[in-house]
Amino acid sequence: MNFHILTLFPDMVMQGLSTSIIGRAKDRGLLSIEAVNIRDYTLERHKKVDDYPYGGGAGMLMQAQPVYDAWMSVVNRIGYKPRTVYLTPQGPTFTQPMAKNFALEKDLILLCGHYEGIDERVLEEIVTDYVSIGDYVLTGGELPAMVMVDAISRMVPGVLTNDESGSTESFEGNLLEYPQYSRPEEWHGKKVPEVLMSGHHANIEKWRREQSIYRTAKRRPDLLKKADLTNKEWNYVRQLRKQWKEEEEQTK
Ligand code: 6GU
Repeated sequence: MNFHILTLFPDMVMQGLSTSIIGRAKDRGLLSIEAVNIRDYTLERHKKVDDYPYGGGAGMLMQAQPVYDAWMSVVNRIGYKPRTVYLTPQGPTFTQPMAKNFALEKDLILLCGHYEGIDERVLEEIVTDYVSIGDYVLTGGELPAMVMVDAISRMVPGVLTNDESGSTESFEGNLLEYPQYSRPEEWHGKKVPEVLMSGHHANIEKWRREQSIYRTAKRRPDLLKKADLTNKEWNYVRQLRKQWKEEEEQTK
């Protein structure tokens, strides 16, 4: 998969995406990531890319021309108009299903805004998807673009090795991942749960599933609504909620 990131800070995104699993996937030819410097495309004498908003108001806007020409340089090179994401707090919040869906693309353009935003007219012409990474305001789209590249890349076949594979991790089936333990067997007086030392795989799977449900009910009850649980598991959730409610009453 090929990522094309349109940005005023190419070094920032390239540095952030050069290490660990993403760096390794690039070296193996599974991914390519390029940063296109929007400033290289300005026709303005002083390399300016921003100007005041018509109608007044705070801050500066990125102008349409350099953004459009940077985008067209990618389109002309690859020979078609790929999905183009504008990173903005005004989009729907990025989710794991969205990451999986974007991972099906051959090319993806990510447009990072700065200042108070980008001239609406160029957005209308080039943007296919608006995406936010959460309800808070950042200074630019670079960190969100890096978040997206990371989450999408790990869904590209071959990027994760077998033991990093994503089927039992958090958000799979809308459940959080179960707790995990490694050596030593005892640390700060805390022992690894007995069942994990038993070698009894069916019991281990059962324990992990129960832990996933417990955690999700406790930490992310909003997720649980979308989880597909058996009737027996829903009963377990109801029992937990009843128990937590009673405990809460007692501390009042
Ligand atoms: Cl995608 N951009 C900016 N500037 N701020 C954000 C965001 C994106 N998502 C959450 N906050």
